[in-house]
Amino acid sequence: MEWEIFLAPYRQAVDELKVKLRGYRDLYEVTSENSPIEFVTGRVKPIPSIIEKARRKGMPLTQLNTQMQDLAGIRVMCQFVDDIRRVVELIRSRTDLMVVEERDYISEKKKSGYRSYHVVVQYPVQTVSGEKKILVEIQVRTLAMNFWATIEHSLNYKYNGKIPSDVKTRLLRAAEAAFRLDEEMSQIRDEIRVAQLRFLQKNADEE
Ligand code: 0O2
Ligand code: 0O2
Repeated sequence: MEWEIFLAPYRQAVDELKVKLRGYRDLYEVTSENSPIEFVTGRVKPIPSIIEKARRKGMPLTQLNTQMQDLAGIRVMCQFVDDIRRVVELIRSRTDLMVVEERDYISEKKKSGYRSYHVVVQYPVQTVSGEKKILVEIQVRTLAMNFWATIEHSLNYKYNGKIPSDVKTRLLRAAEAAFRLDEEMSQIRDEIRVAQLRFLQKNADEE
């Protein structure tokens, strides 16, 4: 297979979606509302990982375009858990893509402890041979979820996918700690908001 030719529209999609989703930050800045997006990254899956995943899942290489949903991957990092819902709404409301599947690993975490919200979209790319609709997996997560997933991912790589069971248990505990951190941060933010509103109200009453 001519990998570079096959992957070209995926690279195009990742580049375009990074620009489009990063654009929300500037749009929110103008409205002086808090942006639900902290930062956006993206990548096309490296060829050796594509081959390994296809083999592991018994996918024929000729059907990668329909069966492997994360050849093009975008990640959106948020400050707070609530922001994830706001980002998913923004994605659903876009008219330049179509949501084909959503996987909520926040309400129901994976057994590794992994949490994120995955949205698979179909995105049209204009290529030299016309329009191609391709699948892109958008992972939406908080900074704490991302911190955990990044480290767990590199440990998995280091242990060749066979993390010892005591390390797995500690990672599960760390995932819970990350989730509690998210909850605590949200509560702190809510309390500050209430205090700010009271302060503004008090000043208004005194005037
Ligand atoms: P590794 O092995 O994970 O460290 P720029 O537009 O110039 O700011 P650039 O250089 O294209 O950005 O990269 P960007 O957008 O910052 O993101 C690249 C990194 O994003 C990758 O790191 C991945 O770790 C991560 N990433 C983003 N989305 C996904 C995804 O859906 N799946 C996975 N697995 N990773 C993702 P590296 O350095 O390529 O690799
Ligand atoms: P990469 O590029 O190395 O990150 P499966 O591969 O069966 O787990 P499926 O059904 O294709 O998954 O889709 P799923 O689970 O919605 O999304 C897969 C992607 O989510 C993974 O990509 C990871 O990026 C992320 N992910 C899922 N589970 C975990 C986990 O336990 N830990 C971490 N760190 N990330 C996870 P890949 O294919 O692993 O590739």
